Amino acid sequence: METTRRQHFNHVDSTQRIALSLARSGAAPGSVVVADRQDDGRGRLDRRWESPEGGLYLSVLLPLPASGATLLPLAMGSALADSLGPYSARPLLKWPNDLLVVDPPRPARKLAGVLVDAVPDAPAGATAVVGVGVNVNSSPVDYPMPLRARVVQLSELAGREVPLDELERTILAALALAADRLATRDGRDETLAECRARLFGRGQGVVVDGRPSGTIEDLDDDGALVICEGNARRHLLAGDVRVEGM
Ligand code: BT5
Repeated sequence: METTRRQHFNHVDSTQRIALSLARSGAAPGSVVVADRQDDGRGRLDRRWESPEGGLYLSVLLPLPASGATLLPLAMGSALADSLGPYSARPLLKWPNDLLVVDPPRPARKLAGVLVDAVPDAPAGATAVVGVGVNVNSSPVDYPMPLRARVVQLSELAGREVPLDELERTILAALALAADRLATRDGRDETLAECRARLFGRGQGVVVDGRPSGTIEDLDDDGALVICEGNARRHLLAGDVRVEGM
């Protein structure tokens, strides 16, 4: 699927809000909203996404897969990680949607985040609005103090400034391909294998929705996070997970 209907803004509240209202008013899959900066970028669970100039902020409408929809956020995160590879980034995927650069002894730093909103009853057919924020060419002073040590820029990993237009094209192509791949059994299996290979925190303790839980074991076939709690296994399909010690 081609992502060609592109709207670019210098400054918005949130590309995700604009793209969601486009989806609800009949825009077709392939529509893209991009902004140079956002005043009110959204993360999951109503958290905030800091969006200073220099980063890449986009939301794209993709067909919501009939099967494998629970895998979509992970598939998008993994596709995003692949598209950052040419810029010397090898991020891990923190379930379900964070890309972290792990470079001990430094604490893990967040390079990018993905937000997926489903609009199952969109006029143009069931639609996923996939929001992507990547820290690219900004600098630590562009972020509020508590975040500065936990954010990393793609330009730092690449050792050079990264052209945003080139990065946008690479990412959009990778996301569209990854969503298409979920339509087949083989595609879903390959996607899961890739997500498992880059899963962050395996064997580490987690706090789920504020409560200490067990240790991360794996992803199940639906993309749920499998947490080992003594002899029991918990399969988490939604929620907030903090890896202990982070
Ligand atoms: C995410 O949420 O990681 C999803 C972020 C999606 C942002 C894109 S930008 C384009 C589109 N339009 C939008 O309005 N949103 C999407 P979450 O896992 O909830 O992470 C949010 C948390 O990450 C915050 O609570 C902070 O701790 C941290 N954070 C905020 N801004 C950050 C940044 N620029 N880089 C790294 N960490 C950040």
